[in-house]
Amino acid sequence: MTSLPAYKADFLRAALSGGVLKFGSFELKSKRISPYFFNAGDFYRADLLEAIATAYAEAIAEAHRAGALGDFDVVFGPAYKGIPLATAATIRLGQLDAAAYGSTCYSFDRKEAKDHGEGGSIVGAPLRGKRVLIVDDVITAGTAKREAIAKIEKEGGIVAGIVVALDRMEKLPSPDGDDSKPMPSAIGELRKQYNLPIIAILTLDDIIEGMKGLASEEDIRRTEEYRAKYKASD
Ligand code: OMP
Repeated sequence: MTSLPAYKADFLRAALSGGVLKFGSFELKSKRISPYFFNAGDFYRADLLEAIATAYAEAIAEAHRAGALGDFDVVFGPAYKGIPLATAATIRLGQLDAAAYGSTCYSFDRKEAKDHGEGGSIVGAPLRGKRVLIVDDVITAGTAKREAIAKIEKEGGIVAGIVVALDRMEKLPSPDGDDSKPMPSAIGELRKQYNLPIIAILTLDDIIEGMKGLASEEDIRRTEEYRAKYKASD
């Protein structure tokens, strides 16, 4: 894990030891069968939640400092898995740099709009006229991120960027179903389509590099084979 920055290496170690990053055989939303799966819903223990919140906050602050990410007012977590992630990341950002992030807000969506009480489909900070940073778990084909962008724009928010824990670096499915053809990446297409900064704490390359010495030879081999088959051409 030596070549990864410390916060990425710590995060990967926590994901592996906490069983958040698993090896086996998993069917993805895209129907591809993957030898590894990252379930952000498994960061439910205090120490693991702190590890992921720290990793998001460090990745966001680093990109913000470097100018790779512009200013933002609200951290938005798409329901359901994004909700605790965005909330925890907001707390951690405020702790990391109170001057820069002490007044940063969080917000999330309801899956179904509420028609009584305060009503609406957003909980937390209102989005109208605000610069909104999406914090979510994983990018594979980018479908979930497109839905979040549409929701934020419908509420009058301006999407400032997307931060995910893992970019699986996968190519989009070929229209004719032939997965052996080179295809662009989901993350690249999202960047092009929306002209947005997209930041990932870890990529599949980071995982393969970091799992050496921590995972079995067999799991490493199968994950490398999967990368060779599905890695995007860009
Ligand atoms: P896209 O919407 O296609 O980018 O897929 C991302 C979603 O797939 C995530 O928000 C998860 O619901 C799920 N997923 C994981 O959580 N972890 C993985 O390792 C892979 C997937 C997946 O199904 O591709």
